[in-house]
Formats: sequence, C-alpha cells, structure tokens
Amino acid sequence: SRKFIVAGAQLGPIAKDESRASAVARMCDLMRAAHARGASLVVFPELALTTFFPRWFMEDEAEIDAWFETEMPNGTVAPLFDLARELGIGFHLGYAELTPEGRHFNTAIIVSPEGEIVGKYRKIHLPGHRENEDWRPFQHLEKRYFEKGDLGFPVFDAFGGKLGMCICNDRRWPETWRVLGLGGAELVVLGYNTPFHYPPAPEHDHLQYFHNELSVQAGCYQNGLWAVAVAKAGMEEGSELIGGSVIVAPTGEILARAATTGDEVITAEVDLDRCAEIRANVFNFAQHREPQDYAAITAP
Ligand code: CDT
Repeated sequence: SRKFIVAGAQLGPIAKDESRASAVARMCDLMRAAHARGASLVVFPELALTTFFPRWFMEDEAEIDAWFETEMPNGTVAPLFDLARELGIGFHLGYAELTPEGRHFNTAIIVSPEGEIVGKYRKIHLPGHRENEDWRPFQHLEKRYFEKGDLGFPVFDAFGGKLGMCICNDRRWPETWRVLGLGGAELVVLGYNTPFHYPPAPEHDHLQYFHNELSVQAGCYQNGLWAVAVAKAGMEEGSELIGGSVIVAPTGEILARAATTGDEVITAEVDLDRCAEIRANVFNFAQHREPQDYAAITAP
C-alpha cells in the first residue's frame, strides 16, 4: 500500500491590511502543527497570501497588480519554502500570479519536500462577474481580475502517486473531476474561498456547506480518488467565508473535517492504493465508460 498522512491547513480570515509576511508566519505555524501530526503534505487554501481581494471593484492597474505575485518563490514566501525543506514536508499553495507577459491567473502550486515546485495549475472555472454591481453587498470579480487558466487540469507524479489540482469553483463541476480522474489522479488538492452569502440566489445560502461536501464527495466517489479541500474561512472584511475543510476518501466518505472557521489543521491517513476499490469496480473506466454517448459534454 502507498500510505501517508496529508494535512489540510485551513486559514481563518486575512484582513485587507494584513501583510503577506504575517499570513506566511501563520502558515508556518500550521505547517509545524501538520508536521507534528506526521503529515508529508500540507494543503493551504486558494489565494492564501492575502485577503480575498476580488470582493472589491478596482480600476487602477497598479492597485490591482499589488495583490499579485510576480515571482514564485519570492522573498515573502521564502520562510514557507525554507521551513518545508527543513521539516521535509511538501505543500500546496494558492496565490494570485502575474506573469512577466502581464497575464493574471488564479494559481496554485505543489511544492516537494525538497522545496521544488513540482506542479502548477491555473484556475479554469472563474466565477462571478466583470463589472461593478452596486446591488451586491460585496463583489465577486474573478472574471475581471483573472484570465481563464491555460494549463488544463494537470496531474503530477508526486508523493509516490498521481496528484491532480483544481481551485475552488472548479470543484462544483463534474467535468473537472472526470478529466482529473481520466488523467489518473489519485489525490486531488484544492483550496477555496466560498462566501456564505451568494447574492444572485440568497435562498441557497444555508446550503453552502452541503454543496461543498456534495461536490467534493461526488467527485471523489465517481472517480475513485482522494481529495483534500481547504478553506479560507471566517468573517473576512465583512464577508463571511465558510470553513468546512475536508479530507475525502475514494468511497466518498469524509475522514476529517474542520471544526472551526479559524486557522486549523486537519489530517488523515491516505492510502493511494484504495483508489482501486472504486476504479477496479463500479467506476472501472475501461470497462464501463461509454464516451461515444457523451459528445454533448464537450460541445461548446
Ligand atoms: N473562489 C470561488 O471560486 N468562490 C466561489 C463562490 C461562489 S460563486 C460566486 C465558489 O464556487 O465557492
């Protein structure tokens, strides 16, 4: 069997004026706690270095770009890379990426226990809207600030298995999980920032935790893979973000769940060989998939 302990490092709110250095220091504390619990991989949330800035409408390019990282690693995140190397623990980190060509992405990386970036993903399903919508109590301007990711849904050899990546809204789409499953992913790591309040359909606000778990559990079961889904949580600049970080088995069972909406580590033992319980049986793709009848899925 291929067993190891994974950790989800949920982050409580990050204030608008909280420095990246402070967020990194909090993540270092969580990394130490994860390591003390035997974890070889720790998963941090989406856009983990700053507050969830797409809640504000901005027009000034310099003001927007200030939320983005132009290099990875850089001086500010170096303590996280150094600590990972010292402890021999890998990690997943979400951040806003500004490329040398001036392109903006909602990005996540996987870093090996040696401190090398071994996986990178740029978010494909960008939720929200492009223009200021005054009627909302807060904005969700991911479509304004980010380009759609251009790396597909990648799967990487790491931690003795195949790791897949997606980010936040991607987890709600069955296509995300199926493409990762077809790519051979055995463990999917993802971060999220999910507000409790969904202004276009507030009647669904009470379902936010349910929809989070429904999406991740279905993705795991229907593709026979593990997932670590990690929130940035709590009351952040007047917008309440759900917590509920979870580690889910290929059976769809939740093995660990955050109990707070603050900084919190959850852990579970992952056995990648357990993917076969599902993939060799009910979701044996080679035996039972019928892709000739799925054309509508990929039609634009
Ligand atoms: N960050 C992110 O993708 N959040 C969305 C919020 C709902 S859509 C406005 C999510 O799917 O959780």
